[in-house]
Amino acid sequence: MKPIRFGLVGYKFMGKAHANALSRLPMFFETDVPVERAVLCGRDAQWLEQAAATLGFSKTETDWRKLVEREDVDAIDITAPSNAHKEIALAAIKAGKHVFCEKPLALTAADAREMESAAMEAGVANQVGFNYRFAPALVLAKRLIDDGKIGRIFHFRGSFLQDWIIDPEFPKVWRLDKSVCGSGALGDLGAHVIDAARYLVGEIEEVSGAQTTFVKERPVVERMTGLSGKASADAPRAKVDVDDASAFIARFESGAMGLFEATRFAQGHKNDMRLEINGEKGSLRFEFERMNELWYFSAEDEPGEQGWRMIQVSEGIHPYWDRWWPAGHVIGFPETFAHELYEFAQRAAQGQACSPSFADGARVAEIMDAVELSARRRAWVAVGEV
Ligand code: SOE
Repeated sequence: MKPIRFGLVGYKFMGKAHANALSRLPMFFETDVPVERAVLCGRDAQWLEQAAATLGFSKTETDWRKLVEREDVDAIDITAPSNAHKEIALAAIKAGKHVFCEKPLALTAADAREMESAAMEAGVANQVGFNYRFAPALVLAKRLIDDGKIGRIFHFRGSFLQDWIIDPEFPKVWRLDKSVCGSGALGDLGAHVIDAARYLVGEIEEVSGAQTTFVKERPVVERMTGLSGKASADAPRAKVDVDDASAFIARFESGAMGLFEATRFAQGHKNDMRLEINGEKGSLRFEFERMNELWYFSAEDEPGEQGWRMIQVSEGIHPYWDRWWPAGHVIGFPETFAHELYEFAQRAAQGQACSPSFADGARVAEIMDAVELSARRRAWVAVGEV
């Protein structure tokens, strides 16, 4: 079968995660559609050459406009900061390429909807990078819910906690600049929780939110970095215009209640995404840092035997488990990217719809816009009102 040749935009944290995943696919998923790391794209020629050598790309391009037009590329994979997503994706779609785009899909719901419509009209494969869906325990949670094991769902409780910007001297990196990232903790972390909520429980109808920025000014770094960076003592300061923390309650269309929290100010929490779902017949609990384990309580167990049980989700449950290691040899964060890019490549090759698609990215963006508006108004907002 003809390979899917990837043009990857970006080579820092997410670029590396994607390049790593693409390099694993021929090694572990050898019987399916082959993927190729064809061209790496970034603005700075010198850094780009170094990155290409490290990440296993033989060809480079410093201009994404040229990348999307190249004949030796079938799919554009966008891991650049969020403000670049829309323009690159629209150009790639116009050039007839399949597009994979990191989350959040765009800076606003309106932009995300434009990307969704363009991809639908062009009929190209489109997928958004909600990689947490591909963690073993979440795949099992989805199956248990679909099989009716926990019955009617009453509550979804989800939080994503980190602690890397508590120091007020931590610089204003691009993830803290609204014009580049769209929103702060909400878009960076909350987007994953919202995606998980939609995936497991269904559509959200309305939200009531609150947001805050604890550190209102930060030093500016000369070179915009992702998750790190040091500013000199005399560096100028700039206003932080995104949320440091966001929280909201939600009503699902099904009638379930949702409680969401996203913050980068939770000391001691590094990449702590947690979910709990309570249904009529049982409950499920998940922590990302233990992503191979799902906690399950069934009210249908014999009364004397009821209790929370931890299911080690390895062999026999995750659709791709047998591609990796023998029983119980757990997988981690990097493999979630391999799973999502594997599905994207297969579906692009077979002309099938991808999931999560740009449409999912746009629905998540609508929910985030509604949360922001609700926080400003201090009132409930219907999703889709903005
Ligand atoms: C940084 O906060 C970050 O890497 C996010 O950008 C990712 O989407 C999430 O996986 C972990 O945290």
